Amino acid sequence: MSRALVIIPTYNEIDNLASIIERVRASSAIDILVVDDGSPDGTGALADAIAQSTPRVFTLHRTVKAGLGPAYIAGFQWAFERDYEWVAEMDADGSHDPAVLATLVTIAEHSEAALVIGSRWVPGGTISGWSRVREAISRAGNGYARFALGSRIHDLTAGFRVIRTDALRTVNLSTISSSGYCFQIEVAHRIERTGEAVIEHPIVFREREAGVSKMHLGIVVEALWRITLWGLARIVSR
Ligand SMILES: Nc1nc2c(ncn2[C@@H]2O[C@H](COP(=O)(O)OP(=O)(O)OP(=O)(O)O)[C@@H](O)[C@H]2O)c(=O)[nH]1
Ligand SMILES: [Mg+2]
Repeated sequence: MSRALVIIPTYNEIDNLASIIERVRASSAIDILVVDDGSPDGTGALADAIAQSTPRVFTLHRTVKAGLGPAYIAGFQWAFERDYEWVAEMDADGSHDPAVLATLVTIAEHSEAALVIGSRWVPGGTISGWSRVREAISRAGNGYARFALGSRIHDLTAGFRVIRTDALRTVNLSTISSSGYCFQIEVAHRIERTGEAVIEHPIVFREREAGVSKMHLGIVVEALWRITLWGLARIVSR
């Protein structure tokens, strides 16, 4: 069995899914788990059809759209039960280049790091296709989170990463309640706080290839108020 699993959460990604799976399989031997939240466009059924005819592709179905965080936590549990050594996260929409996944896994396997992040905000990293406003919001949000949490990570919200499973097991997932991008911040910072090494590898992040963004104001608001609360708690506990 492969020692690494990439979890791809999906909600209405029918025009992206087949191509993403194909491209992951073309560039690495990693297992693939699609976690679909009952997409009305039939993404879940397509994932099942692909899984039936394709080795090393698996599906997990959840009935309610509950956000990125709960989908990933369900995927992590699935990986724990099957003793994968590494779990990776990747979007289904083409923003993360599947060819780079193999690079991130290789870096993880040959380093001491518990977390390898495909990072937009380290030298060499960049975003292609976003408006200046969208880019400024992401940059400012990451800067604020880094400052408030006292983190050394530049791209805390990145959704393209590889995590060593034994380090992830030490993070108490049952107490994670963030659902949107904030989930990524929470997981990265919890791993960082265990003292484990974190590597940021520069990536090019591209605007989604097809379909509609699931980004909404509530996701930004959730991240802002949670980061602020964590930052205040840090000040109080000093
Ligand atoms: N299972 C599941 N997947 C989700 C959910 N929300 C988003 N996703 C998926 O998570 C991945 C990243 O989603 P986001 O980056 O939050 O949303 P997005 O639509 O890609 O937004 P952009 O940042 O504009 O690209 C994509 O593959 C989405 O299909 C959800 O509630 N449940
Ligand atoms: Mg996206």
